[in-house]
Amino acid sequence: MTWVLCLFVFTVIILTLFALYLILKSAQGPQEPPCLPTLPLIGSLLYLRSPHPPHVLFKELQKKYGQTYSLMMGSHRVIIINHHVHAKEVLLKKGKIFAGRPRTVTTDVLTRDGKDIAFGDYSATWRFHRKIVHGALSVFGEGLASIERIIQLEAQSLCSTLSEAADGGLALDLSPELTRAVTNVICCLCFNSSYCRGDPEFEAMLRYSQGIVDTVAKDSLVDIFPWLQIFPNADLQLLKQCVDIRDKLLQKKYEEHKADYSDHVQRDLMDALLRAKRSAENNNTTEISAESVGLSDDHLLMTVGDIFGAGVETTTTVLKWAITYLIHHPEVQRQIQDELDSKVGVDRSPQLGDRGSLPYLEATIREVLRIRPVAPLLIPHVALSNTSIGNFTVRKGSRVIINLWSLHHDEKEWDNPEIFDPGRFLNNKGNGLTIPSSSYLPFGAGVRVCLGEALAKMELFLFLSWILQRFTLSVPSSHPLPSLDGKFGVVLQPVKYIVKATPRPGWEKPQPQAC
Ligand code: STR
Repeated sequence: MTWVLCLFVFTVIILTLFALYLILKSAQGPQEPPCLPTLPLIGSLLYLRSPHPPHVLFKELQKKYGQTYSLMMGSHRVIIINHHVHAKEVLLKKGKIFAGRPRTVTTDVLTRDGKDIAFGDYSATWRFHRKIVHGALSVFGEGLASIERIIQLEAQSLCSTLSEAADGGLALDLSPELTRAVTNVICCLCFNSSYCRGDPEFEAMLRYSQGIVDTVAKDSLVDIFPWLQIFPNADLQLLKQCVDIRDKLLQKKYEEHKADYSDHVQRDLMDALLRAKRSAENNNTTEISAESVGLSDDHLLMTVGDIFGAGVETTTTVLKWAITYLIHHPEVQRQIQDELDSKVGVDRSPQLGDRGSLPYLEATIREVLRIRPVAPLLIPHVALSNTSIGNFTVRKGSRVIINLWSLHHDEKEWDNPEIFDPGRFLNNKGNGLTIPSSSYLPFGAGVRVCLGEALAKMELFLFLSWILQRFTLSVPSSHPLPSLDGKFGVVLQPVKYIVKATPRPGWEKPQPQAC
């Protein structure tokens, strides 16, 4: 009898304690997101060792810690978001609160301490700066016809290179060819100039750009522990060399533009930026002027560096992924070509006006951007004040990483997310486009949304339609299919391989070089 009483008393005590715990917990209010184990100084670093790239590891870690969790990178708290509801809260609903950027050693080297748009912290200067760039880009957006012409000329030159290679029975690495085409579009927009094949300045640009992509903003140790700078660091040294070369080139273009600048003609984006800066400087009546917000020459140069770097690396990377997936899926390639044959034919080349009548190609572009997002972790955000995400509290200064990879590969949102299927972006009839899930943000969203989305979409459409109208792409018969894994960095790039371009009937003749 006594033991039954004992058991009863014991159970009552346990239940009371448990109830007390629950009451106390709820009285404490919302909690911070669950955190990975953390050690002094190094934070959660030991628990982040993995053979997988960070976006894949962060997706995996959801299984143990939930969709939103945190970890410590050295002394910095980092919150990882893997679901679209929280991602949209950060980017859209609380966009301004989360509009900050962390300062890191590598991005400071690249951007003269954050004087650019992509990595610069949120401030009055930043807002003014972004407004100017947005305005300048839209002015060029309005001149759609001329952008279209510029892209078409580059597409033509690219197709000539493919024809020559096909004539000589050669397979070639498309990466430098695509980079040249995309670089020339940006060069034309920014500086009203372009490069021919083999131009030494262009070759230098290819090298420095790859050097930057390989070394900047990939949460390398020196970005986590800035004091490591005192030790020799090959990556940081390479980055500094590449940035030096880039800066000399940008400076040269800037000086040339300043020398023959006129208020009456606007040749390119650099002129547009110069004009906006000068008119803000001269205009004492506006509340904000370039002077008062400190928009220096450095800001202008770093912005052009951003537009240039972002414009080249992102679009080239998407084109490379598109071609990689098309080689893996000849049936998709064939379907795009059938669509091109029936809607455009062989008597003329595709133009932007055809976008509405080529839904399968557009769906393919969307699917490429889903399955291999250019920046799978976007660029980290920082909370500018104490706030919350869902039911979790977030302290001011916390870094927030949106794992776009998780959003785009969420099994609850996408059927077989690992499978490349452009059809998922088509309506039931197969003749119109849809976005089947809210878990899709290839260009980010909100205050920091990509400024080049419209330009990128035009380029992707024109380059791919021109190539596929004229060629069928494959790997040479003895070669394995290209890897779909990619190399993680500030952008997720496919690895190098060679491509055989077989001219389609009616397109065997090489066309004149545009350059
Ligand atoms: C690429 C290499 C280079 O020369 C300059 C830049 C600066 C802007 C970066 C760009 C980089 C990589 C892609 C970024 C872009 C700003 C926005 C874009 C990070 C490092 C993305 O968010 C994908």
